[in-house]
Amino acid sequence: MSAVSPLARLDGVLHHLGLAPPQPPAGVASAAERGEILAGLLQPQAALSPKYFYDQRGSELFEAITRLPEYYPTRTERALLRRHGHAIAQAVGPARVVIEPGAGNCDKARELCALVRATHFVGVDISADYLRDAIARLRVALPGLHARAVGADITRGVHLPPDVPGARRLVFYPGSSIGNFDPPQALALLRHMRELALDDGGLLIGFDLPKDVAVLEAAYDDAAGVTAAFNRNALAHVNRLVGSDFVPAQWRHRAFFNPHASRIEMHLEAAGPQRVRWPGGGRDFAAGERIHTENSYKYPLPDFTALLHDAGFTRTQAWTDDRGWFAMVHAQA
Ligand code: AVJ
Repeated sequence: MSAVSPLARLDGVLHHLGLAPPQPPAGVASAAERGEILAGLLQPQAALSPKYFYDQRGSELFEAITRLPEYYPTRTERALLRRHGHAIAQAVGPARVVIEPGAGNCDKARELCALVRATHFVGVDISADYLRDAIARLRVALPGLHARAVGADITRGVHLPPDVPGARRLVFYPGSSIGNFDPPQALALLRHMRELALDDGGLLIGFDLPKDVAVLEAAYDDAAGVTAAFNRNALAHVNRLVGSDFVPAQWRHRAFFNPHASRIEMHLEAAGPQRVRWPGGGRDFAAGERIHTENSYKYPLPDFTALLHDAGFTRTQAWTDDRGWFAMVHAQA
């Protein structure tokens, strides 16, 4: 007898056929998701996965973050892609299929697909409606490109549609999204990307480097309060997903660098005592108690290339900006 649940088995069969697993209706959590959210909220140190930032409003708020003066990663990475575009295209070679987990607004995909003359693009994102609009705009900008959207949670594995060509793939993972995972999870995700790339493909990945703490902390606690709104919005999203009654305005945004783990941590801190209820349960929070909502790891370049080699990539080539704030690495399968 196998211990695998019928649903997990269905997932496996669908994966084998190259089909995506069934998605619950938008805005309602599946049983697994609900269990994961509530278990996190009930831990002694309450926690919520950063993937719950990204409902429609959260995706829009994140886009606003990328334009903030304090938030350097997006514009530093874009400048790297432009400045070293020729060398990056050379390292990548003639990629045919660009696959972007967590594609979001597909802005970077447009530049990259043009740069490497891709014929196919597959964007994967947990915020499926937001992604579909972005893909529609991408098709207008690059009419020759076969572009498609896959709505999925990449931490549960990326299931590609069956007709995605299996040669010369480039997995594109920009924006320092890898920083959301702790190093063992990051390694597992990089191994999964190595599998997606097949034996003649590669990975082009952007990640954030350690730097002055004041620069880091300002980037995650901006003067206009956009990051604070982004952090609190996770509670509104969770309210819709599990039927809880969090009052987002009662939670303070906290963001600080943890030097021991080399990561920015974001938390929501109860402004006063909170009684939160959801169907079947709830939790009381004392004033000052926190929900840990995000980690954003900052890797020194040699540590990150070591991780890529552990994940099964062979050659790596890196580009960084003059200030040494951000890095882009191409890793060959
Ligand atoms: C999307 C994970 C790259 O860690 O910088 C931005 C998310 N959180 N501001 C990051 C984020 C707060 C972002 N990543």
